[in-house]
Amino acid sequence: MEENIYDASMVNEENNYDESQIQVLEGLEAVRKRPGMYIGSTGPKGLHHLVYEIVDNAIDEALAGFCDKILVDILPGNVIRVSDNGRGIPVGIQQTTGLPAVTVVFTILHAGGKFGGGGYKVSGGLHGVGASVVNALSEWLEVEVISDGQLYYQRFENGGKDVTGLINKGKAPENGKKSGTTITFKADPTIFQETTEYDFETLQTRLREQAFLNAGINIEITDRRDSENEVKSEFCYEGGITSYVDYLNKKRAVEVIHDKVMYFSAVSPDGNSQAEIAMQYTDSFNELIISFANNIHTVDGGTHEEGFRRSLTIVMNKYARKYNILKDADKNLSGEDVREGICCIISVKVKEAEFEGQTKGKLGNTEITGLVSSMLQDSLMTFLEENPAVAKAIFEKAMAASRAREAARKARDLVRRKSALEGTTLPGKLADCQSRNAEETEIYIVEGDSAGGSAKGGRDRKFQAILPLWGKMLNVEKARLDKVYSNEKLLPVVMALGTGLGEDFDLSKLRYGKVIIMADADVDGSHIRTLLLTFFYRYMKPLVEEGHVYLAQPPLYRITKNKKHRYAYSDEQRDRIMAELQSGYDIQRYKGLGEMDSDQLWETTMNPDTRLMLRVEVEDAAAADEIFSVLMGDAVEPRREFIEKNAIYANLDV
Ligand code: TSJ
Repeated sequence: MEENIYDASMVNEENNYDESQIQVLEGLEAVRKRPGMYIGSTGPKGLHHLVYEIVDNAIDEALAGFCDKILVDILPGNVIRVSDNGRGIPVGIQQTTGLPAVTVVFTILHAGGKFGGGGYKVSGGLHGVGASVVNALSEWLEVEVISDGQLYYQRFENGGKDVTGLINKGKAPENGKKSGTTITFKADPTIFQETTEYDFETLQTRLREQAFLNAGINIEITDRRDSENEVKSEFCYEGGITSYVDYLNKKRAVEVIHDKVMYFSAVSPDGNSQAEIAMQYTDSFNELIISFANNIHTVDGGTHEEGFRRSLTIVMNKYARKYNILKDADKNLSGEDVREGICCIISVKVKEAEFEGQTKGKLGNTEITGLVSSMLQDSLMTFLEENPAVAKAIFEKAMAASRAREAARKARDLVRRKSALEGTTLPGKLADCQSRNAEETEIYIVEGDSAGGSAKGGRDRKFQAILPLWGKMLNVEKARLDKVYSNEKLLPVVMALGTGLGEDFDLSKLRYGKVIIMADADVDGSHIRTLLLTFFYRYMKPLVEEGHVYLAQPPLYRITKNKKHRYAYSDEQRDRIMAELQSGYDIQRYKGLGEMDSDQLWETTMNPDTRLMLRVEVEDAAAADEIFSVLMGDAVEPRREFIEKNAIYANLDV
């Protein structure tokens, strides 16, 4: 039996359906006109947001306590299917619209969560925009709801236009689930023009993260695009964010300095917000703090991170004074000292979260600073007093960090006296450019003498500066700040850029808008690229984050025919050129930059009109931290595994 429980003609008589339908279309049409406003971009990121948006709705159902299983399938043709075993989106007619609630969810902007009992809705996609936005940006979308033993169905096409109305398809299959929601959709390729292909790893990482943030929910993802080779991952963590810290530290190839992950949680007195923190110290010299508000990654931190940092420093110093780890004459431990090596997840859930900043990546709710801060002051102190062995390990680490910082300060002051870090003295090897306008200037950082010579000869001295590198490079991943300040290879880089480093870093002092690493396309070149990028990421992070760092891409081959040269930057390009030229050509493989003369280097690698360059971007802190600590760390096994898994990243050394 198929019964259309609702169609246009039926409602038209009673409820002026035409009018509301026009409003509906105008709403969804607005989404199609300006998709970026709703999902950030129409590139791969926006495409994947469609999936998160749908999954977030199922997670809300799980948080409300009515669902514990979410399935995500990537079907052939890059169709996405998300299903849960919750109550099913309500199918009853809504008074205000005269439409079934489920239809409203998919056709009216911001309709999500506006109906039904007052659930504690906390999750949300990039902008928490709701399922109607996904519908608006889909070629087609189908909803199936099972509730009260009945199966309901509705299909939309061409950006959210209703084609079936909500249909009651009769009795739900006896052997299937008792209730639940299934959404199947295909992203509209006219909107997502760059690509409609999903990346399994990307979806998997985000779903794993959501499983960590919402303890006990079972999330399964299956890639069914290739029927011969289906890939499935299942995530369920009873330990929640504690398991997350555990996972990160195993994956990052660092050694933990105490066994158990610390976990603290609190609810605000008015019951409107809750906070939880899981943390563990490792032997790394870096800190990894990842924060979330309502399951959304707050890339730029905010009040929850502030509260954490503030009280961590207070508690650690209080403990160190009370137990005489710090003597009366000693200075307090700094925030950086007490965070060295920490891996920490902060997750807060707030009734009305305010996200600030250009990309809305910063939590603004001021009451959260106090909630996190007082939670940590009470419970961390108690924890340290109850676990003296753990406290001992942590304070040994913090005190060592403090001593190293003191040594670094001395090294820095020494250098400062020579005013090197202020950029008033420039390194002797630097061939500076004429322009002082950082908007147009570039500095090429070049390994080795002969390449440096070619670069100096080939550059446009008006805006291009060349800094050849000398001496032994330092792996900053395995060294503290004091070593960095006294490294003969890095110091000229710092001097030339003029920004200072670490705590003193000041991007506004940057002397060149583009910082270009130019190294050979071989193993040694790759090594120096990685070391320099690690240095920039750890000691000049804004330089990387603001997109000032580039990798020069010298050609791999020169193909000559009739005295005309062509250059290939990849094996594929070489093959294409060879096929095009057919015969009578000569091919030269460049082993190093030094093999090119000045003119060739200019033409192929440095001329802004013809060169190929890669801009280094940081997608997210956890991924970047993992890349650097695994690539540059001590553990060999994870490194190999990592390089195999991330062939593309490893090639770029990013
Ligand atoms: F919205 C959506 F399409 F994106 C979507 C919603 C997608 C998926 C995969 C699941 C869901 C969803 C919604 N699962 N479960 C629910 N639950 C409700 O919408 C619901 C059910 C009952 C009541 C009630 O008060 O009785 C309230 C709500 C919000």
